[in-house]
Amino acid sequence: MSEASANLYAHLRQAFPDDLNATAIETDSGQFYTWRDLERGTAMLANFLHSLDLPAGSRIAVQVEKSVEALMLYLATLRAGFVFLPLNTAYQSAEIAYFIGNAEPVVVVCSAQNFSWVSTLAFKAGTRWVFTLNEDRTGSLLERAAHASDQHVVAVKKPDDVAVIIYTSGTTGRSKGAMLTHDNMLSNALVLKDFWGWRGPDQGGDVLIHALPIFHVHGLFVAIHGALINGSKMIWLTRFDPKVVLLHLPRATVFMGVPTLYVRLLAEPGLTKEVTRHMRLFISGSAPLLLDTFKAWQDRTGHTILERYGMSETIMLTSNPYSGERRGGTVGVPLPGVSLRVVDGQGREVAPGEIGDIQVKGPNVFAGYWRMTEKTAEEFTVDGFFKTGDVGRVDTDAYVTIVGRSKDLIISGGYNVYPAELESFINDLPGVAESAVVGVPHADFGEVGVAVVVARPGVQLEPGNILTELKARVANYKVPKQCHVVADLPRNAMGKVQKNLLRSQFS
Ligand code: MLC
Ligand code: AMP
Repeated sequence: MSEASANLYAHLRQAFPDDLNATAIETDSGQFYTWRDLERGTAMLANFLHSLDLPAGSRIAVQVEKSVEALMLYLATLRAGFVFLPLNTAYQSAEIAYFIGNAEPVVVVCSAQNFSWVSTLAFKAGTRWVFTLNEDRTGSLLERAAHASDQHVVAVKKPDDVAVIIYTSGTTGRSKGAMLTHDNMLSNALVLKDFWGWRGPDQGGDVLIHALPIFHVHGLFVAIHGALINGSKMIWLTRFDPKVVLLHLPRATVFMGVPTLYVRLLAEPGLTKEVTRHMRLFISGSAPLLLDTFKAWQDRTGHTILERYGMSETIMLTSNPYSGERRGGTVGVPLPGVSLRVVDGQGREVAPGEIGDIQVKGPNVFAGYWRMTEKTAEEFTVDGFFKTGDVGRVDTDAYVTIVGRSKDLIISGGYNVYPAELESFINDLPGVAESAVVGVPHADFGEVGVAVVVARPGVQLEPGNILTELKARVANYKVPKQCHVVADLPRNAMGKVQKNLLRSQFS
């Protein structure tokens, strides 16, 4: 690829339909955005960012509610050549302080409601500018950008230039910023365009229902890049509501969701073959899709969900085929260009069907963790494969099944929850001797956390108070759904807490 053409935005822009007055995005509150609106809006925001005279490689950290303007800010950051850093809206001050301290963004954008505490900690960390952007299209960012020109030449980027930093926790320790390049994202978007048979405007067009948050890989990259690089319209839902999705299904062709979204849709009597008749494709990912959900969806709608597998560090890795067999309980086959192998404890590739650690390589694999050279090196093998931390097998016909994780991670409703992070918060609470957080099955979220806590001698701990303390400190989805106070934690001969025993005890 030529250097001048590596900016992801330039490729997305090229795919816009010829008729820029056509609708690109229709929102659940009745707003319509044309392709020209996207082009002009992102140009103005990009020009505004340039006017701030930011150093090359500046990070723009963004914690705002989902809106089309927030999407435009993402696209504008790409086209201006800076680095976008999305942050979950549930993160609280200690979490945000860490991300801002670690990434040192020059610009932070937050909601007006959070401006006071976010700006205080951002300015303390050296951030130069803090702007606001609200769900209802108000805020200082848009006020300032309103004066910028709507003509903008897309910044020249090299394929390996970092476009986005996504924070993820990996196996241990504090969150790490996974650096994704323009080419990581472009190559993945182009592969998925073919693999999922997206139909461009000249082939009848696709319409995507976008119902996911836009601060993680699934909603921000897989869904948005997928629609934009195909010139496809999006029906933009600010938050997931199964009834609202049902309302829009008859006019849509593609839907993407984490398994919880499918579980909640199945609970709606209005989900029928008739309402999904117009749909071409239902895609699931970010967490294991239970076979029961897969089958129930087939029975109710006549559609077979296509399950795929990915992660923040790699975007999409495997997918069930669009035309071939979509095999329930598997995540399909490695995408074109992705090498995937399963290895044993010594790093030797195992025979087909045998279980081991999943390692991957490909143009989609990230450029490393932000300012963590050693940690990055640890996560790659000498021959350049990335250690996913997922455990699985590959069958003789290349279908991959994920059977577990070697990383201590709970996936709850598609969000990652790291027991080690919660345990360290709980252990710091007065009267706590030690704790363990484990994941147990849950009908709605797939898996949820349970905290098991040991009190210091002579201290009476109240489980409810522990959860209340956690609620005040961490994003709400991370708070365990239950807390149990026990006399001691089960340990093996090496002194390691036996989480498997806790899991079966509290399931
Ligand atoms: C919300 N809650 C959760 C939760 N989401 N608890 C556990 N796990 C979750 N995922 C809790 C809140 O803390 C709150 O509890 C209560 O549920 C209601 O909150 P809410 O905000 O009203 O919830 P709701 O809108 O119903 O959200 C549920 C959801 C959401 C499933 C729609 O979690 C969601 O959008 N998940 C998608 C996540 C996603 O996009 N992941 C992609 C990661 S990328 P309380 O007690 O405070 O009231 C990735 C790579 C890949 O993994 O392969 O794609
Ligand atoms: P994240 O770091 O948020 O990107 O989460 C990535 C993790 O989600 C992967 O390492 C897997 O453990 C999990 N994951 C993603 N897709 C699937 C899937 N289809 N089935 C099972 N686990 C998945």
